[in-house]
Amino acid sequence: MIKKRVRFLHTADLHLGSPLKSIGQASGRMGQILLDATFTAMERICDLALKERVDFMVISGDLYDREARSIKAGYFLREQFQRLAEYKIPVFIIAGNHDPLSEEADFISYPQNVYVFGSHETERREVVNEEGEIIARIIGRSYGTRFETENIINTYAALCSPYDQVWNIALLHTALQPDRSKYLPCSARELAGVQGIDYWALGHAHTVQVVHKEPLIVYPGIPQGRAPDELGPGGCVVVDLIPGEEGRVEFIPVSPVVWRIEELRIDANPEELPENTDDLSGLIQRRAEELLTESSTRIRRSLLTGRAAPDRAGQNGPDDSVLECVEPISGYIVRWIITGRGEIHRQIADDKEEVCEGLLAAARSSPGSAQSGETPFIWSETVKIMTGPPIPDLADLLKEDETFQELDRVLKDLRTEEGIKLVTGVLGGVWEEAEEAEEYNSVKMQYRKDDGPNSLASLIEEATQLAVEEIMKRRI
Ligand SMILES: [Mn+2]
Repeated sequence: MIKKRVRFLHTADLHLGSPLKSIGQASGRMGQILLDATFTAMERICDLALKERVDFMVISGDLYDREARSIKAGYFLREQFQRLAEYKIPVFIIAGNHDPLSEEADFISYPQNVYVFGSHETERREVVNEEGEIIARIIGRSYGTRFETENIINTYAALCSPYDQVWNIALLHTALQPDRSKYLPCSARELAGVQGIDYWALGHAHTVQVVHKEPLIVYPGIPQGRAPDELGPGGCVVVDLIPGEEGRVEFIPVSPVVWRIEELRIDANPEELPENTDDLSGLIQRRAEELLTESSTRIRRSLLTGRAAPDRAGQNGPDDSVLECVEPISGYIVRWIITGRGEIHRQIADDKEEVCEGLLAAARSSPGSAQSGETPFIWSETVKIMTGPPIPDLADLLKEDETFQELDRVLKDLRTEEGIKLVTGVLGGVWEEAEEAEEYNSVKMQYRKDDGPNSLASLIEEATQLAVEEIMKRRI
């Protein structure tokens, strides 16, 4: 006897019902789409499970979001799970740090096909096919409180039987940080070393990622992003475990709403530097129109590991790694960042906030944006101005000027590990490192360690520009 091929859907971090940031002023049909976005994503995931005829579904934590946990969400889930029940698709759920079991009892009960793992000990469940054969074993444990600081990997190892003919799939909500993590400290290496686990279905990180291939360790990411640091289309993964082959993991976007950060350089075309705020509005408007045209092509699904399924390759030509997804994008939430150098900077520098507000209002009321009720729409989240006066590059200034050479030295030092320690020490009063995107602190400003917006690197970049400008000002 050999293992049977299985197909399952893996999702996590739905944060059902949690609001998308800054949609307070959105109204009408668009407002409704934004409000319903996390629910729509879940509905699409269940559609997909039915369409792809999966054997079962796993949800690796943070299905709910603390504050947003509601009766509405409970009823909605029951209805969705009921649809899967009709096709005998079992669902296995662990709770994460945003929906720990202890915090609130479930308002309503789920149908029989749903199993929520307990938090006191690691458990295992079996998936049985129509012939009564066990085809997979699911191992999991829920968060009982907001933080789980104990390493429980050995309890998983104890529950899988490495040598029988059944796939072992482990559900784990973890940050994959071995040291001092509040979210189940462990390392990818440690997980990969557990004999017998064929697939680690992780949750917690909000970006889709295949962390390890043999065995597969996968984060499916957040199906519907809620803030600008959860960019791009979110989705879930459909996994095929095939005897004797590399597992097949396909990412399938489901998010109805996509976050984007659009940088617009005022000096992109030196022949056409904007001269007034109407010109700036024009820049935003043109890019918005482009975006809406691009989005008429639907979002794509993509093969992350394994071979393309032969039936699909036949239908869709040689490149099966890209297949069109059925679900279109309903809208974009865009953060506009205006950068570059030009004379206009001097006009707007003193009333930056007012200008930003004006541009935002214009963007929100322009045709093609949201208010018409058509989809896809664009909802402008904010407009940020980070322009500079028309001055030479720091690189040019460096050539002959001692002051700038000194500035350059300081900046270089800041980027070293020592420098970062120093600068974060000084910044500590007002800034703190954001441990995870989803945790906001209303008292301190937060910066991210990675490269994105609000990272330390982008803050240093902003500071550099400011320093160059201030030195230039004092010289005039
Ligand atoms: Mn989490």
